[in-house]
Amino acid sequence: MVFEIFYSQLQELISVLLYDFAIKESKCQHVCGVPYTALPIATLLSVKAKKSMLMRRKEAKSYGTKKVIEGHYCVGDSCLIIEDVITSGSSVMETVNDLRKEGLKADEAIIILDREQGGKQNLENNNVSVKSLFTMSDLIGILVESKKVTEQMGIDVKNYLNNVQAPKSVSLNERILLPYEKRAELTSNPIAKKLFNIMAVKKTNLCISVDLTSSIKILDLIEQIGDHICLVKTHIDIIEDFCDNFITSLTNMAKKFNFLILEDRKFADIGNTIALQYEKGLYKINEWADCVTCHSLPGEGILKAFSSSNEGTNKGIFLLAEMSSEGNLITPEYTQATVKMAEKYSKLITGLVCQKKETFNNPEWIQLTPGVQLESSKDSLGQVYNTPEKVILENGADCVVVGRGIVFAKNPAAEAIVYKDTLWRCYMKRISGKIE
Ligand code: 5BU
Repeated sequence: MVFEIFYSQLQELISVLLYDFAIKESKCQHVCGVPYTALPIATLLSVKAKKSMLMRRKEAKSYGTKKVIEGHYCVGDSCLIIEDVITSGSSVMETVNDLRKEGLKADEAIIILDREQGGKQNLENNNVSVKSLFTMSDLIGILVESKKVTEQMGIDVKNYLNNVQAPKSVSLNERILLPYEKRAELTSNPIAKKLFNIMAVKKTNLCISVDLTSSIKILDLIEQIGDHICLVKTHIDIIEDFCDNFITSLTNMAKKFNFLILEDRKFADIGNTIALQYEKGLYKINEWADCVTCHSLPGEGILKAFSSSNEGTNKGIFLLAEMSSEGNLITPEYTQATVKMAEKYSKLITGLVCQKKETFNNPEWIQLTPGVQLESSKDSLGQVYNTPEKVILENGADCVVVGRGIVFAKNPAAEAIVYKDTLWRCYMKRISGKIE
C-alpha cells in the first residue's frame, strides 16, 4: 500500500485521520514505523504529534554502534508502532521484538489497512493491541456501494480473504527471550518458580539424570557435581540397594547444593492407581520428589489425582508432550492435546518434557529436554542425541537432561562443568536475541 506516498494530499489526509483516530490521545513517548513502507507516514505522525521517532534498521550496521533501534529513548519508554497494511502481522512483530529487546514497551500497533487475514489475532496473541483505520471489509463495502466494483466482486474478495488466512504465529518472544528470573515472577507453579530461581542464581540449566543402580554411586556422583546442576532426575526403581537412608542423604544434598529432585516415573495409569503409586509402596515418591514426570495418555484423571494428592503441598508435574526416542508413537495432535490438558491444570504444571520450541508458548512452564550429548548421535536402543546448541538455540529447551554423557565420562565432574558452561552460554546467547 505504498501508493499513498505518491500523492502528497492523500498522505496528508491519512496522517490527519490516523492522528485523530489513534495518536492524539496516546500517552506513548515514541512512534516507530515498520520499515520501509510505513516510514514516511510515521515521520509525518511523529512531527504532528510531537513525539520522538525511533527508527528500526532492518540490517544492523556493520560499523559504529551497530544499533538496530536508533533514537533517543530510555528503558521502559513506550512506543507506538505504525504500519500501513497487515496480513499475517509478521513484519510488525519483527519491529515489536527489536523494540522489546531494547527494554521498550511496544504493545500497540496503529494500522492503515487490516486485510483481515489473521494478522490482528497473531499480534494480539503476542500482547500487541491493534487499531486499524480501515479493514478490507470496510473498503470493499465502500467500493461496492459507490459502484466501483460489482457486488459479485465484493463477495469474491471476502470469500478469498476468509479462505486464505495467514498461518498462526507463535510467540517466540515471551518464552524464548525472557530470562529465567523474569519467568520465575510469572509462573504460578511453586516448583517452576524455585527451579527458575535456582537456574538464575547458580547459572546452570543442567539436569543430571543419575541412571545408576547403586545408591552409593549416585550419592558419590552428586557430591562431585552438585555445584553445577539445578535438578537431579532419578529412576528410583532401578536402584538395587534402595533404603530410606538414601532418600535422607539425597534430600540433604539437595539442600546443601540447592537443587531440586525430579522422579522420572512417567506415570501412566488411571487416577486411582496413580495416587497409590505416588504416595504408597516402597518409594513414597510424594514425600521426597519435588516433581515427577507423567504421561497425558490416560486423560485428565491423572492430573486430578496429582491435584488432590498434592493439595496444600508445593509440588509439580512435568507432563510428557514429546519423546526423544526414535520412532516413538507420539503424534503432533497428541502433543497439542497434551498442551491443552496442561493449560487446564496450569498451577500444577512445572513444565513439559518436549523436543521443540513450537510445542508451547507459555513462559510460566519449563521446557525439559532429554536426549542431549556434546555430539549428535544415537545409542543402540533408539535414543537420539542433539547438541546443547541445537536444543537451547533452535529447539527452545529451558532445562537440559544429560545422563550417560556425564555419568559415564572418564571424569564426570570435569564433564559436568563442560556441559554446564556450554548450555549456559547458549542460553545467554538466546536471551540476548542474537540468534541467526
Ligand atoms: P541419557 O543417558 O542422556 O540418554 O539419559 C536420558 C534420560 O532421560 C533417561 O533417564 C531417560 O529415561 C530420560 N528420557 C529420555 O531420554 N527421553 C525422553 O523422551 C524422556 C525421558 Br520423556
